[in-house]
Amino acid sequence: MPFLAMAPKKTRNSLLIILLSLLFVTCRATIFPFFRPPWLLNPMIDSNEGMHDDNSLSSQIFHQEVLDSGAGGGDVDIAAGFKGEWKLDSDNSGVSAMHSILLPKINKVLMYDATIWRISKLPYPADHPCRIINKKTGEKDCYFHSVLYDIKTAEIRPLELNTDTWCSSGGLTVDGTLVSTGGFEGGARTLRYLRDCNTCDWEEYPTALASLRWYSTQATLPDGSFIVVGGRREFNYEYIPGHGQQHQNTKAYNFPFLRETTQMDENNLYPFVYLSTDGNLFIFANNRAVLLNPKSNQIVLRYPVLPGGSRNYPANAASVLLPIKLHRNKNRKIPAEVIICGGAKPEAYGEAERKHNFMPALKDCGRMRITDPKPVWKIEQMPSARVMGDMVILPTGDVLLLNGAKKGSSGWGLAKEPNLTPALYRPKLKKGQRFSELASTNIPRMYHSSSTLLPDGKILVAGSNTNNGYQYNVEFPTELRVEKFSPPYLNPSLADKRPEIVVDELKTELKYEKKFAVKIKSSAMRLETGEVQVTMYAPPFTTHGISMNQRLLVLGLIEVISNVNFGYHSIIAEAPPSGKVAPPGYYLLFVVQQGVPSEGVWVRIT
Ligand SMILES: [Cu+2]
Repeated sequence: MPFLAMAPKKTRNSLLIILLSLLFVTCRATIFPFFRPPWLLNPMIDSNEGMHDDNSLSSQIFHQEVLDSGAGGGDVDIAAGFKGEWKLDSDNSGVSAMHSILLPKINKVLMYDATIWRISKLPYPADHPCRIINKKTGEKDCYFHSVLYDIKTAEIRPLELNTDTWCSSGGLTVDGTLVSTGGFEGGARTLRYLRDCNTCDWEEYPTALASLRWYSTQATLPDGSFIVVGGRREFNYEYIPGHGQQHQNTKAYNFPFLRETTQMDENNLYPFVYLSTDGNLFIFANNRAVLLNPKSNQIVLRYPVLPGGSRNYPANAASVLLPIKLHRNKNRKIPAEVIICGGAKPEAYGEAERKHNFMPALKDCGRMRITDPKPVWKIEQMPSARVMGDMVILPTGDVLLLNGAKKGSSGWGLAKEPNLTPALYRPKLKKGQRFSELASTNIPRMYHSSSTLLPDGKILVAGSNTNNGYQYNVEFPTELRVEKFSPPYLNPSLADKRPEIVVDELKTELKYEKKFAVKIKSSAMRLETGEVQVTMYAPPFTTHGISMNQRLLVLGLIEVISNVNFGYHSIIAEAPPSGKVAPPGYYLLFVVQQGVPSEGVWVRIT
């Protein structure tokens, strides 16, 4: 054993342990027929094919073929007492982040609010001509209203915006271009593009949309194009081409469901719209939902009422399409589940606005499997009440609930008691055990705030402006500070357990149904199928507590090969089956090992 003899003592001991365990595993079938090592108790694992016939230790490889996968990786309780950590990332984002989205490739968060206030913290430079707002009065706007925020350095690059994006919607094309729809007044019928590059600027087409889209929701369809649903007093939807060649759209489809769910104070704006795994759209407004076929434009299913209150603007609840678990078996139906948490009583907006009475926010969540033929809401309670919260799906498949208030509603000055304590929701645990509270921040994030999952697994939290304009001498000043929240999996004591994707060897262009390899560097001596997950996260457009197109896929695994090189392991995963399950475009790919995610790497599926 010249290799062993040459190695230092400590390494030699470790190598001997590995060799002994290799021997043990190889012999288990013959010597210990009744003993199954713990990793084989996992029914997911079919066989252990043993080693390659190669004398070099570094290439002694374990193959684990996976019969069924998707579980694992996020099951280990990693919190170990660490409740997460808040850090100030910047004290001035230039504009208050009413809308946020992480742009692929350039790794910058685009943040913007609205042109209506004609002010921000970023005045135009002296040589930059102001924008004339009113030709008759000569009124001008000399401020930037959008920025690209560098997630590593916190530097900002101001971007000129000419149409009003106030309470607008957005999503990413297959190429990573942001498509922004709607806004206020002159912005309400505007279609905007911002390409994914460091020097790109907004392109704005102010008459492109069929209807006024103020507080509408944009959702990606299986071919990468978009639907835009609703908007204030607009009981209709329209389709937007995906690639930006067409700047004129003329057809709106009548959608009485939005008229049926509107109340005196609406409570059905920014509806939750999720592409279900069958290609239909789950559309939730106020307290109920329908399933819309975007090809036939027919409602194919009506869901039961979610009791307890109102869940959409201004009664903003937080909601996600829960992680979609994929399997290798192609013909299997892929279930989809939705959760909606918090919100407000239907009269909360009116009580706050007209009587200065701030009603307690809702404390309950409804969870429903939307692909069931007879779906039912299952109710559970959060640790605290919350309106205007954000829900962020973490790379592990757990869900972070943060921001918002304990009393009141969306709107200027209509909320009290900011909810400073995030809650972690672990969907795979038993009901009653799923929620836990994490470390609190001290910066209120209420109306017009936003949250963004970053590739390093932290959450960028920004914005909050419950005022008409930029105001500082008020109870809740316009917020320009930016924080980063580290969830429990970033516990410093777990740092050496963090797997690392070998980026140079990753094919970043994925094809539907095709298998692909992810190689990781890991401190673990062996990689077990039961403790590893490969997940893909679609970066959402976040505003007003709604994260449009947020999606996490837990991929089916084909094979896990330990020690392809010493300390390196390989995972063969299967790409999602179709655009219905995973619309084409950019995703952050993560490997989660024993509950600790790697940094995410951008991949694209087409
Ligand atoms: Cu708003």
